Amino acid sequence: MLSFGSFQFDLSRPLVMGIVNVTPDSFSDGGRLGQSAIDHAHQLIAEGADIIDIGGESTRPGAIPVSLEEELSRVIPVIEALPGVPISIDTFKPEVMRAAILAGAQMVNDIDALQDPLAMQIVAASNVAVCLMHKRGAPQTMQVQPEYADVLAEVNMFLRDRVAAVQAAGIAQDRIVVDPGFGFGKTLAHNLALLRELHHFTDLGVPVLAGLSRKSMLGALTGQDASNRMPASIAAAIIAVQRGAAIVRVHDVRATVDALKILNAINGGCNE
Ligand code: 8Y7
Repeated sequence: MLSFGSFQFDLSRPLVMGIVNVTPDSFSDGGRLGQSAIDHAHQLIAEGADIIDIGGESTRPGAIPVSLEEELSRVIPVIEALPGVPISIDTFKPEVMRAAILAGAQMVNDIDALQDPLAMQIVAASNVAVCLMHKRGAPQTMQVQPEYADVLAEVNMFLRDRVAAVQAAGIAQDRIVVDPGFGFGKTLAHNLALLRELHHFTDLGVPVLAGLSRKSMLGALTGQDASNRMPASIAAAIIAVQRGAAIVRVHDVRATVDALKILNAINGGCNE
């Protein structure tokens, strides 16, 4: 069971989180950024997304930071325009978390795993869910020679510590999701090891989220640029779910939902 603000997910089938980036590089008509994002969110819901993940600042390797004011002005109107939709706010800024929760977001997707005490306090004082993601280093520099003695053990220990920390702050276990953070300070070999052994993270006792959609590791394996990584992304999502992921974070919702229907059918699940 995942308690997601005013929603409850029973996790009897994998959930699809559709990505909506409210950033000028995601939508060409810069002047109508917010409306494009709202339209995109409605489309992803129609395609079968269970959750919409809204982000106003790119956290891709090498991305340029945006100001707090700019991030707020991008994401808050979009959240307010989507009442009744399960919304995750993709931010590491406590002030954005606070405003997004007030605007109706039901999950905080924090690539910093609530390590900022104010972020922890804001989420603890609410009833929203939180996704705790592992990353190594800052987005600007994290792909510069990441090194681990044992990537699985280190990511696992980090997530275990963060789950314990947020529970100690009063966030109940049924509000917590963990994520190994594919591509965040990891080489191709690290990412493959994490995906191969993803089932280890289910031992943490909370749902595992996997975000592999269109990522550079898929480009490295296929030679395809980001706009041609849908087939690889579908394969990665299916592998992640087979290895225990409860939630997949994807751009291509319709294709992912169809692919998961096949998996769910052979696993005896329902396909409503
Ligand atoms: C992830 C993510 C990104 C991920 C979670 C991209 C915001 C990079 N990746 N959040 N965010 N997990 N929880 O390529 O893997 O989508 S941004």
